[in-house]
Amino acid sequence: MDTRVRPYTVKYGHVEIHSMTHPMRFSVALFLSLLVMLFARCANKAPQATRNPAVQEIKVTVKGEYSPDRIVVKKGRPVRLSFYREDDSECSAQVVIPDLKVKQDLAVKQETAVEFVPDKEGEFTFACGMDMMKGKLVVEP
Ligand SMILES: [Cu+2]
Repeated sequence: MDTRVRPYTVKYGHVEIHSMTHPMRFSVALFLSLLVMLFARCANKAPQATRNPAVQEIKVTVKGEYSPDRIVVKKGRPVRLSFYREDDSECSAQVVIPDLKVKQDLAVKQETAVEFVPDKEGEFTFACGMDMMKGKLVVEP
């Protein structure tokens, strides 16, 4: 490639813009700024989509057992397990997922969200604080 071409082209463009009449230069400037604004908007949209990927929300009822007791989620996407504690037995008072370092108290007749991003595949047990009620969390690739 001939490197001498570039300075020549830049100079040519410079001369041409200066030979325009004032209204023409104004419209060119207006058009260019609109173009820049458009690009800025597009550039803003892309990262937002990756910042808020769809949350995998699963509602789990706690009433003597977990329902459902088998939950399948995708790896790498945020998970929200919404536990609704329906009974007031001590057994339902807490949910633990040891592998994910989750230990959450549940309030009676209320929904309590447990949020995390599963970063490893496999099957993980979730259970009550006494390890009696049990469920499985399956993380798929
Ligand atoms: Cu229990």
